[in-house]
Amino acid sequence: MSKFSILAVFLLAATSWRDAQGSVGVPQALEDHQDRIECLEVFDPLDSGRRTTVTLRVENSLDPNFVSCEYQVSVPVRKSVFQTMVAATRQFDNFTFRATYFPEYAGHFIDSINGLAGSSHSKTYWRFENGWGEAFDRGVDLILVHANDDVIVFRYTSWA
Ligand code: B12
Ligand SMILES: *[C@@H]1O[C@H](CO)[C@@H](O)[C@H](O)[C@H]1NC(C)=O
Repeated sequence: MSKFSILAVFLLAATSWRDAQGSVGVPQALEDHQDRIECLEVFDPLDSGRRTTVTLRVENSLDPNFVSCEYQVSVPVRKSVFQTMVAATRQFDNFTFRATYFPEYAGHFIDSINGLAGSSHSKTYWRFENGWGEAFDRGVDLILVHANDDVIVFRYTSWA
């Protein structure tokens, strides 16, 4: 699938954004729909503001043959992990993902990464962790990246 259709998924998801207005603590709680799309469009690559390089690691606890991989993604500080993932799709041809927007959590659930999808049927999902194997208590839109040594891990695993 092309990057454009993946982006289109985000833009579709963004249409439900208005429902989430008034949520507390949302980093990009924007009044205007166009602003939100621009926010998803990420940022000016020539932006002279302080940037950081975040490590995005993809692992799989269910498949011993899975080759773990890692992406060094350049983003301005204080962007969300979701925005970092969008940036990664721009910076790497071999990173893709799909997500579903849930207004009640003011953010996205990550459905699939590099073509591998979680499923309710097989009780699998992409667990969202920090570099010490601890699951974040919030979704990808509510965690911001700060420093050069930030490590974000997506681990394909089971909730059974
Ligand atoms: C079951 C559940 C899951 C299951 C959902 C799979 C399934 N098919 O059932 C699994 C194990 C996959 C899951 C994963 C995660 N979850 Co969860 N989950 C729940 C739980 C306990 C119930 C949801 C539910 O079934 N609602 C009833 C159904 C009928 O309503 P629904 O809208 O269709 O439910 C869907 C959404 O809730 C969605 N979903 C589940 N978790 C999350 C998390 C986020 C951020 C989003 C956007 C959507 C989402 O999946 C459900 C099934 O499709 C809620 C807490 C609660 N009691 O509500 C936490 C809860 C929603 N999850 C939470 C979190 C943090 C996560 C993870 C980010 C944890 C992690 N670090 O990996 C991951 C998501 C990672 C990713 N891939 O993006 C938090 C969200 C907090 C927040 N403000 O962002 C909650 C509120 C628990 C909590 N108090 O910490 N979760
Ligand atoms: C992804 O592509 C980059 C080059 O753009 C390469 O260095 C890296 O090894 C590739 N990673 C995977 C997991 O294929």
